Amino acid sequence: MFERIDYYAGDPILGLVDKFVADSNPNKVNLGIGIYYDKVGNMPVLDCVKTAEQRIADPISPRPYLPMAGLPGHRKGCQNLLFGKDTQVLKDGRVATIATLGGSGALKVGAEFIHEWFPQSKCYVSDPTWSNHIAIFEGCDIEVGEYPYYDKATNSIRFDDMISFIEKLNKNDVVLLHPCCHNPTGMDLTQEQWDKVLDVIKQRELIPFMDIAYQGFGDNMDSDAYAIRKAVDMGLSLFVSNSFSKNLSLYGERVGGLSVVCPTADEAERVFGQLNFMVRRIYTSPPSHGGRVVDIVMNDEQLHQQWVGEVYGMRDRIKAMRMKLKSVLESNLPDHNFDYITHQNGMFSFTGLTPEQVERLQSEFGVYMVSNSRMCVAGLNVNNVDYVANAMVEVLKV
Ligand code: KET
Repeated sequence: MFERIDYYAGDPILGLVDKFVADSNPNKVNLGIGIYYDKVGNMPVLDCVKTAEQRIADPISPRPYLPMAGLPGHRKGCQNLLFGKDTQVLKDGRVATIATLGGSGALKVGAEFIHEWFPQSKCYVSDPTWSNHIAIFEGCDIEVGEYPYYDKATNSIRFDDMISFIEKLNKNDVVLLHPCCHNPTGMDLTQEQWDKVLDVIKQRELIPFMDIAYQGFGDNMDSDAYAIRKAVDMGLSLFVSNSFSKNLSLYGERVGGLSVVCPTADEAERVFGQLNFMVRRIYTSPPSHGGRVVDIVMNDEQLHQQWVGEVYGMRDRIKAMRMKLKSVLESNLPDHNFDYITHQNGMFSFTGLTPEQVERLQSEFGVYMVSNSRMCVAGLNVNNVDYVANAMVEVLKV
């Protein structure tokens, strides 16, 4: 009966986790999946989260279904973080927001909505992008194409090519964008470049879909949301998927949000209703624990402030690791240019290693990165950074 079912080749990112766990090398280092580890290599529980969890009343309280859209405080938390606290677009009721199962759930519900209501639209993602972007949109029967983004030879953004490509897209085509900390390259557009991209999107009547999974890890909470807020200022309608997995270190709780900015409050109400219906027919409603934590941390002023400080602590440690890695590599391989390591933002560094070099790092040194050469810098710490740098030197020297 099931002989015609294809074997699953495994996920390029999640598959690495299993391989890493099975590796008996005592020096192994996991730089594959985008997870933040602290200075001694542990996944942190943020202090603001600990306080929120202590506040969540009796652990044996009843557990009703949440609303399809999740907790109102979770939704409000997403909105204030993305668009700015109580800004006009929120006061006008023009943003339809639902709480989702992580950033992935937001992308899925958003893509289902687009498939249903804009069936002619194609979706264009950056070349390269997070592999699951393509899988999620294709999984909703949407045709996916790629716009030029990153030039491996020069470690820079192919901005002119990107613009001329987007200028040729058709009305209502979806352009998937990373507002900050581009995954996998770490290379972000400047504010001037964002202005230009959004101009083209407006002229061509395209639909921007902004996926933000690393807010606070780039520059700061507000400037990381520049592209989103600028699009709102320009009067654009847009989709925003956000994830709290990384910036609240709540990976397994599956917390995120999907927001759709609409021209009018009436349209936002219609969209909100349809998003609820999408959720109902896929999974009915989100789980409650993570949503309660998001609600508490985002809406208590003191905890929110503490949270921002904790995110900036993670951001700064990653930046310090970038500098350290770069300096060890430079002193061992003075003929190579490693400037890209400190030019890139967020958790990832796109190293440009060949698949063979990535494979050697794994088999000879137990250093795991994604086969497209993406390294999660947030997995480096003072105890392993020299080991990783020296392993990279070994595979890079000829
Ligand atoms: N968007 C982007 C850009 C992203 O990097 C991730 C996760 C997500 C959405 C998903 O967020 P979540 O809240 O976990 O559903 N990326 C890391 C983990 C993964 O591959 O699932 C990663 O790239 O390693």
